[in-house]
Amino acid sequence: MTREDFVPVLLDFMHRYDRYLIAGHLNPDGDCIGAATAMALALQSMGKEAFVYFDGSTDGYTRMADLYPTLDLEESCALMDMKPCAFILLDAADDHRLGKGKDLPGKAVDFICIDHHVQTNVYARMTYAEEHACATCEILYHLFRIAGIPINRRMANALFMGIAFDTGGFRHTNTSASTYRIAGELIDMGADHKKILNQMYHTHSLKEMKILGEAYRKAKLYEDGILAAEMTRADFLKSGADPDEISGIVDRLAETSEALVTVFLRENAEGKIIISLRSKGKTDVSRVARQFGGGGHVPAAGCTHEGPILLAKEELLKAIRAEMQTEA
Ligand SMILES: [Mn+2]
Repeated sequence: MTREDFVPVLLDFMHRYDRYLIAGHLNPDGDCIGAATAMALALQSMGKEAFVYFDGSTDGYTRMADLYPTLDLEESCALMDMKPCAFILLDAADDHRLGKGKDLPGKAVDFICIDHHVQTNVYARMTYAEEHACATCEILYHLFRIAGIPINRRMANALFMGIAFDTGGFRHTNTSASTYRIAGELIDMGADHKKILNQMYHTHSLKEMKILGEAYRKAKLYEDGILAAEMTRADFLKSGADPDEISGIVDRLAETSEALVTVFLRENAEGKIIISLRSKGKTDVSRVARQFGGGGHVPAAGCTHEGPILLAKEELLKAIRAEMQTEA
């Protein structure tokens, strides 16, 4: 379906109901949070009630943009049980990517999805995907423009944050001339690019710096160009940090010149292993992540593992090597 074909479908969906619950994937990132914020504000400007649910914290992103407040699972269920609610899933399309909220769409009167990931297990009534878009926020930018939905300063900040996040600060291979043009348009609409980029990539607490130091200390480079580092809950506690508040370590590890594929494993508060993958070459790490129930893109992907952490590492290394073999 083309963008132009989808716009009337989206507009009809946005006009049809009175209240909407918007969600993104588990452990939401800058794109997913930016997209949900922009969509909630767009609906609000149309006189609708809009709510946002995530399984995971948005705390790391609040200093970059004025985010839409979020509900927890209990509040979301109560909301949907009380009055009819339509559901919008952003930056994820597969049924397992909603985490604890996976049953929420079942309570909705209608359900659409907008995403830029490769689709494997779609479950919305209508899924609109642009797999070549750098971010879900880029898709929303185009849809809003075509639909004539005004983008105010707060929405521009949210969309800019998402695009900046998913392109690694306009550096990843998914960045094109058009990405910069959209970013320029968003700056014209009021996006504070200096604040967002500085907060996203150049502002870290000393605690974060020390954790990064610990991650570098633990990193091991293998002969085939895989860089792997794992941090247990104890490692985090030693640095005085909450493992669920940490993000971005994998990108810093991947800056290592020798690393072709980087894998970072961390044990969260529940003992689950959160795995982030980065690839600088041809290796498609999203194919690796999908074997473990995760997803992502060729250069960046993620998944979770039941643990223990060393078993997760062993299985990941094996899967990455197998994936590297397929390109050889
Ligand atoms: Mn995204």
